[in-house]
Amino acid sequence: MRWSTYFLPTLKEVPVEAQIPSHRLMLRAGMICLSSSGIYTWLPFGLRVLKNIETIVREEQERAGAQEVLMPTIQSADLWRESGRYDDYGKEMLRIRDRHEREMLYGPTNEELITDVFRRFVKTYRDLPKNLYQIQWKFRDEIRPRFGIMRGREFLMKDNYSFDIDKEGAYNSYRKMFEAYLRTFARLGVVAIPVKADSGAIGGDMSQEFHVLAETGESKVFYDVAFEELRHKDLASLDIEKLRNLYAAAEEKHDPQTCPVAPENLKEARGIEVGHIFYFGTKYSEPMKATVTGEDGQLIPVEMGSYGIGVSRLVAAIIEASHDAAGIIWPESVAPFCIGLINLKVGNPDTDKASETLYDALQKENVEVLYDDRDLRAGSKFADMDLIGLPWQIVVGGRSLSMNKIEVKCRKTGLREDLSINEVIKKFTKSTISDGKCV
Ligand code: 5CA
Repeated sequence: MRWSTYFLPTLKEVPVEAQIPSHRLMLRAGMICLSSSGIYTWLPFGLRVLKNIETIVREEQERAGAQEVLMPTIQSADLWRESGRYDDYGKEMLRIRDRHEREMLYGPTNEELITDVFRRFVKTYRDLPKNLYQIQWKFRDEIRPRFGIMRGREFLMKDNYSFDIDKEGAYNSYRKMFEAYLRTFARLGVVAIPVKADSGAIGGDMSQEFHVLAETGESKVFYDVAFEELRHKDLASLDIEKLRNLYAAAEEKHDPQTCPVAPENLKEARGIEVGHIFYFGTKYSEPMKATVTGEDGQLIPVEMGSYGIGVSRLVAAIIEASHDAAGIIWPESVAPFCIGLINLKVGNPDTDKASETLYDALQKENVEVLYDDRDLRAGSKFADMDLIGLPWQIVVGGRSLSMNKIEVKCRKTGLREDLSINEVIKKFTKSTISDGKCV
């Protein structure tokens, strides 16, 4: 992508309305644009990150055996009356009337709708277990939308729903999702700590939230200090077994009587809730009559769980966990582009030629490159490139070009090296890149 033609409106000024780094940086990096309170337009640069997160979430759902569906955003109030939640949900639910005065709503979550889909088709235990997921927009009329898309009113969620014949099966589905979540967050480049949670409006007696630690997080969490090791470790080699043992030691509300963590290992911090999983048994299947015939021919309500990931919130959570004074530092797995190629002297035949050669060669290798071919001062280009946080910067036209060298800078470490054009191409070609992404 050539920056001169790209819709990437970066801002120099710090927006006054934004109180936390991710909100400031998302506005400054031209990722989102406020439409109305808690409702945003995703601009091309931001949308690329959202899509990258979606892809990883989708791959891990499929790996865990969940199947994708797409439910409508607008739902009928009647379904919610069946479960008894229509009145319970209160003002957070956006209620709408259609032209026939039928009561509708913009879905804040989808337990009722998926239970309705399920009961229409699944009639016997032989068709279980099932696990269906979607990645779809939700609306919650939050009393205090804030921090940009972190707590929005309209937001993108991955939600899935498991159906099992008995409690044991349901626990198994829950465990599978727990692991899928650990894998998902690790691939996204963040450590999300599982903590016991309150199940709130979704209901049920077992639920866990996943929190990314950040000073700006809205929740207070207690965790075993052993999690901190994981923050600095190679996330790709996360030890799932170790994490599974650790999660039992994490609690949201600290009760020294029941806390399994030794006091000297207990830490308190702020966290951003990026996921939440629930087991709620027959809370919806019973009133909505989602029953199947069991082995003995009796009708039994199915055992259910639901599992959410805040896909749009994750964009902000990742930035909270990964930025510096100059801007965003994207983990490579979600970066909107792998490389930012800066031509320092647009119009100079030597730098133009070297830049174009690199741009073409890298494109050919399917590496995602944002080529800054704008005719601007070097200082602005460096500042913009640091702000938008691509993992690698290639700088053409600095002092090194006279020696036929090009500078390559790693955004995260700040380390620089001078390489020839061929060495640059080699560095970023297939052996180190998969699917256009740095690995
Ligand atoms: N039905 C269940 C799971 S499918 C559910 O709705 N769970 S939830 O209420 O916990 O939401 C799931 C995730 O959505 C949360 O963990 C959070 O990451 C995200 N989320 C919730 N509210 C907002 C909001 N107002 N803005 C951005 N993300 C949100």
